[in-house]
Amino acid sequence: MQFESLTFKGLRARPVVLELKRPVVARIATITDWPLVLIDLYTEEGIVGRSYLEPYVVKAMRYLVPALNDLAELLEGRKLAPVELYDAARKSLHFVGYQGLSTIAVSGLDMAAWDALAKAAGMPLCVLLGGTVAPVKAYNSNGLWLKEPEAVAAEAVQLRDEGGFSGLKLRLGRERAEDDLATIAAVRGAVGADMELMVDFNQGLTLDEALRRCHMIDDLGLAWIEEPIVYDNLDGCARLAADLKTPIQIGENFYGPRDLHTALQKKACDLVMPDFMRIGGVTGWLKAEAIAGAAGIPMSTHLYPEVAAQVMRVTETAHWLEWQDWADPILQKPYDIQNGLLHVPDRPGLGLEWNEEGVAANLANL
Ligand code: SMN
Ligand code: MG
Repeated sequence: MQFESLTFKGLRARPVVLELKRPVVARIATITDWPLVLIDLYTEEGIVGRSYLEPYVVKAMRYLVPALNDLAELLEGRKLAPVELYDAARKSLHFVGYQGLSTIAVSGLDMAAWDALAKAAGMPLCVLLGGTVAPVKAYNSNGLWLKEPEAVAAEAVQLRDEGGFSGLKLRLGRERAEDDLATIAAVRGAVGADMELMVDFNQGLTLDEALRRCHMIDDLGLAWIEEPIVYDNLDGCARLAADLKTPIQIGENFYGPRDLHTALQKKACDLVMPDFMRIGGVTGWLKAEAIAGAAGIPMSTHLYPEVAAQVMRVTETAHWLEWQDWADPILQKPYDIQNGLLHVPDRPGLGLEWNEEGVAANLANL
């Protein structure tokens, strides 16, 4: 088959809001309505690239959608070359800085651009990137927010059975440390010793609290302790990583691969888990993956399970994929999950097609 080069024609960015089946209840925020921006990237050649962004805050879409449209204007008529797009976008942000919605917009376009290229090549994205189609090890991150220990334990059994999972993530940071401990004990009792348990404080503790509370859970055989303190206190993270036996996991707030490099230079963590809308989409992931690979640091994913499954097939230190089904109502064919493995479909591109009924029912009025 002839590989077509593609030319950027335009894009459509549609905001939707989905009600979460299991609302996010973290130490720092409660989220009941989950925002998504659905991106269709049009090319002169007729191929449409698709991706979505999940900016956490519904009102953030008021700024994200215009940012996407502005970028689209900049790209009209250009060859669709994600690495060059990434470079151009970075340069365009030198004066204003990289963090925030601008990088999130660039990441959304990047993922759609890679999808379009893989479709033009007639290959799943992981094959275009030099890998093969195969299942990817995933943990279930759909729930286990800050509720009563017994309720969390019952939900853990449900989550395990949603896809035969061997790993589950619990959120911690209750007012009293003892209640977190009781929750871990209840979950462990419900799902048994073989289940890998990750815990996430969602940046909820001060460094002093974290030093005390992480030591209290350091002998429980947890797979990792995630974001115990605010994301930009890398010195504090380094103190925790040095003090604790349990691996410290950070990365969902890395803006671009250089943030990952800085964190590793500071020895701020034992594990990394970049988020696709912040690391720079597929292009940013590939650059970050090389840095983590060279350092021998295991790399997990944050949200965006479809993109995650594809790039994990070419990630040297691939660790765990974070599985969440929150986008399912707007997808025609969500990826299959079985025996704790997310199955990359043998379809061109990312294989994202919108379920237009689901989209129409949930379109947001910003
Ligand atoms: C998270 C994900 C989505 C919403 C809030 C918090 C979390 C994670 O930090 O790692 O899953
Ligand atoms: Mg997290």
